[in-house]
Amino acid sequence: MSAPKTLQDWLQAEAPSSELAGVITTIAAACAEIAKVLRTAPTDGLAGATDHTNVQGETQKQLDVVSNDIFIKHIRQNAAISILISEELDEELHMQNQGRFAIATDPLDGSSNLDVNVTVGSIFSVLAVDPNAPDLLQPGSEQLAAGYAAYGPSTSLLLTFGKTTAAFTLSNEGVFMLDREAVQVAAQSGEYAINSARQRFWDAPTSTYVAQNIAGEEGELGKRYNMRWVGSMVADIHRILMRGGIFLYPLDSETTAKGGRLRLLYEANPMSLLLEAAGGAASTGHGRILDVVPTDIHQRVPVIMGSSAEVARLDALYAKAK
Ligand code: FDP
Ligand code: ZN
Repeated sequence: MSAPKTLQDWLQAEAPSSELAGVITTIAAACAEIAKVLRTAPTDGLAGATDHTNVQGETQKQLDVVSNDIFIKHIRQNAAISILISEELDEELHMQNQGRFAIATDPLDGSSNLDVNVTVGSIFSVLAVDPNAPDLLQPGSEQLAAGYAAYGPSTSLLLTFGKTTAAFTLSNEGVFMLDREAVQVAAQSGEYAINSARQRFWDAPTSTYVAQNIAGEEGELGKRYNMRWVGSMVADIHRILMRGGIFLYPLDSETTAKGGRLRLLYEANPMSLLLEAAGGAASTGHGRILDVVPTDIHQRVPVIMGSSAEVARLDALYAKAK
């Protein structure tokens, strides 16, 4: 048996350049520090909300702010990264260096789950930029790398450079160890994830898709489905990467004005790159998420992602409704 591989071993073999490997090392160090802070946060006085609201109009938790600060601290130490876009920052942060990379992050996704000790995560995307004239509004297909850390019973790091998706687990010594070299998302699945309390806002394709699932073996699909909804995108997508399924936050009558619920640059795009590299699919219902050209760094987008056959079934319902 060969020796277990560390993230560094893997980066040496897989990263397209040593600079990009360095960027991932920086992000992984930030995630490892956040994992450590989360473990004892309730007894360190870090539970609960601040009196601040972020640009999304959401009340920030103390740990949203702490996680964002940890990202900033690590990124400042890497001169290859010139710009940080964060869910927690109204505008992008310029690092005053000539770095050729920009990072977009949701430093602590699912933070409404913190109070109940349920899995949360950090999501990130890496873009190439000209530091003198940075273009941050690139479609997700241009991402150089993407990933997330899921802080659950163990801390997982999922990473892609666009070709394969690898999974790592954080050791007690603080080292990310390779766990799966090429994650594959099952094409078919019997699990779906949607916040069904929003049913009254759904459009016809979403309503039909869910009704077909609920009808189970007695319905037109002749197949039983199960529903899972953690309420942390990272946790829901991690489950889908590990055992298949579909995650839905489609456009509904309440989110139409905003363009959707989830954010394109630091939620939908990185998750889409990870899923596609693992054989899954990611759609808005009207095309590939990775092809959406952003108009704003905090832009929202409809999200339909996971097992390819399930995404195709809902896409077909959208095409029929046109
Ligand atoms: P949160 O606001 O707690 O960060 O990022 C948005 C998000 O969580 C996702 O992680 C999650 O999938 C979704 O919101 C949950 O939305 P609902 O409030 O509709 O359950
Ligand atoms: Zn989020």
